[in-house]
Amino acid sequence: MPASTIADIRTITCSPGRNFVTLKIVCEDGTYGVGDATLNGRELAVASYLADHVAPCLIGRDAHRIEDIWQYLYRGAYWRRGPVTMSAIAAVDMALWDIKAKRAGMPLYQLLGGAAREGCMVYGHANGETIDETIEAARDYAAQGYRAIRLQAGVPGLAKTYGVSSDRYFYEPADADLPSEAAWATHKYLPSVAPLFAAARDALGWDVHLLHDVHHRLTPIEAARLGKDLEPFRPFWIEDPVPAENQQGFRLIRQHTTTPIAVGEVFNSIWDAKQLIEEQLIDYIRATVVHAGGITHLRRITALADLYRIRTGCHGATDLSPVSMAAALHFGLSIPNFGVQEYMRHTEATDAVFPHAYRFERGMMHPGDAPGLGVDIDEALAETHPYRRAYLPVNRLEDGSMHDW
Ligand code: EZ4
Ligand code: CO
Repeated sequence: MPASTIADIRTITCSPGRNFVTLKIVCEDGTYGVGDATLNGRELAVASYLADHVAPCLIGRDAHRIEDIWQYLYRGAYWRRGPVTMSAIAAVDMALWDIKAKRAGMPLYQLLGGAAREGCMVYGHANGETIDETIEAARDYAAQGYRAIRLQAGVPGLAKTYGVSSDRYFYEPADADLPSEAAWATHKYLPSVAPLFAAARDALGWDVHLLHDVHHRLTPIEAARLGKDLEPFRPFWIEDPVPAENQQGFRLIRQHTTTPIAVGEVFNSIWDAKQLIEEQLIDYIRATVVHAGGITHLRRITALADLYRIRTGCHGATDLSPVSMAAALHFGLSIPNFGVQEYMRHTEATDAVFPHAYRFERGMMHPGDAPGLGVDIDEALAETHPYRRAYLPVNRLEDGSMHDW
């Protein structure tokens, strides 16, 4: 049996402060790789997909054949795409790249073409109930060396705003064991954003990138309004202004504003982004390694994007495990059209379960030079943090009807 033959596959579900599903693929000679399979609020579906339907098909295959295994799982399943399938394929893909790079004795970014930049610029999340609180948090990030900062403030008149937490640094969006409900009112939200950006420019100046996440809450014409309102403050981007199922909706936003648009944290394949990219309706693509089919598929998405001068801005919230963060950094370091990487810090408990080589310095992150992804899972420690059901909140309008996201 060749040394690189897949001998064992395990899924490890743990909750060191929040839930993570991790795939571990072990070769005949004991070399192993890890992959992130976490799908926030639907974790066990991916764990089952992997354990019940993928693992039996991979035992005995050569771990080196990454492209063939990707195609086998994608085309071979008959049922293509979707977040559960693509997160499962992503986990396998990450683990196989980890194995290949470990066997080569290189950090993964070297296999992907080597470093194309010094590091990956990251943005941190500054949030607060009020504009003043948000500005204070943003100053803190600037003092820590961040060159890019996302600003979210509570909306006057709304009890709770997604993206704003009481624990400023370790905000956790999946906040309850059944979905909590929050009220949304666009007419309260829309006028609240420009004053936040005005205050931020006053406080922080112009040599820092400022970002904002709309979390898919607006219609295209409302998003166009927001883009125009923010133009004087030159945001780096507004993110997920509208749900992106209907890609042509972005034409309307584009007709009205030069504020750059970022989209795609919920995308799982190149088909979700094809029209947006080809019509140059966005500026940053936020698809991630874990939810968009692994490094093998994200490469395709970003190569297409590069033709149209669209750069990456990969999702990097806390539900993307340190394994995903490592993969994103190796990837981001090596591609030509990297833009920025989201970075929400994990808790100490999470970092302890996933020891890693990546590091933060002067507003940038570097994947480190350990062979492979440079991230591991402490299985014994993981076992002490059992899975706990947790969901993202749902949104209703003030009349009680369901709202997007
Ligand atoms: O809603 O990670 O940009 N970051 C975000 C996150 C996402 C969660 C979903 O699981 O929008 O807060
Ligand atoms: Co977002």
